[in-house]
Amino acid sequence: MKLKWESEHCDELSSSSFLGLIDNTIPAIRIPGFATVEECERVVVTMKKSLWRDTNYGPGSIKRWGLSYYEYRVQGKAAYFAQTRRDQKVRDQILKEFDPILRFQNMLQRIGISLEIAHDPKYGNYFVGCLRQSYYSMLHADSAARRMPSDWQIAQSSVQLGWALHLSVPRHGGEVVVYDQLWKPEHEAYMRQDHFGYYRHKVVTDVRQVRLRPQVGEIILINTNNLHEILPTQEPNRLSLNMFIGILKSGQIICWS
Ligand SMILES: O=C(O)CCC(=O)C(=O)O
Repeated sequence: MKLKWESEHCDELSSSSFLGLIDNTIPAIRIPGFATVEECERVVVTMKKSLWRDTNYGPGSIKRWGLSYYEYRVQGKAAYFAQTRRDQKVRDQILKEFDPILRFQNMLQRIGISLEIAHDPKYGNYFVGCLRQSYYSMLHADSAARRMPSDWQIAQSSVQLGWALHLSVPRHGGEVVVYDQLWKPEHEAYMRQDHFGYYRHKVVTDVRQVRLRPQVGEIILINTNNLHEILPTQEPNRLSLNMFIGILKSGQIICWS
């Protein structure tokens, strides 16, 4: 993986931009119009009628329909997969008319890339497709390889891409900012106690950044080994469907949430 991007230009999806994102030569891939406004609105209507949970990423930061691997790093796989089975039912109900993950898998297939759902030999498929309402997310980097026990398949992936389909967007705030700065062990000394995130002035001073304002129906893909954050919004409608994509040593490409 390159230490710095070759440019600040965000590409459309192609086999070379996908490799570029993995190799960290570009900051993001953007796929505007992946879903229609009507498709997104239908998902949002069902989402609002379904049960959600708060996260412990910081007071009032993110509500979620579905689970995140990160929360189960201590509880372990049995608890994770039991919750996965419950949350898959909620997700399938919300996405019953339109399956964005399958559509994305087909889109990748057309450019010669096969994307599979992460799998455990004992418990089955990992959870994929977490719906979120975000007010903000502090500066952070995501890496299952770093955070999860080594017997989780997702911990075998050296690269992690973040995938977000934007279902509804606020008028003010809510941009995702990606910094041209890969996570380094030294950053851990600047982890906040009150939130999941780092003190910005300690880890990203004088660093190039891109600020991406999502559009409804757009997918934004970033390399989550780079520090990134969601800028605050007061509006309750920054709604997205999120997953991660990783690559195993065998070359197999997997996704999970
Ligand atoms: O939802 C987004 O725009 C970005 C999400 C994010 O920060 C993450 O998945 O780590």
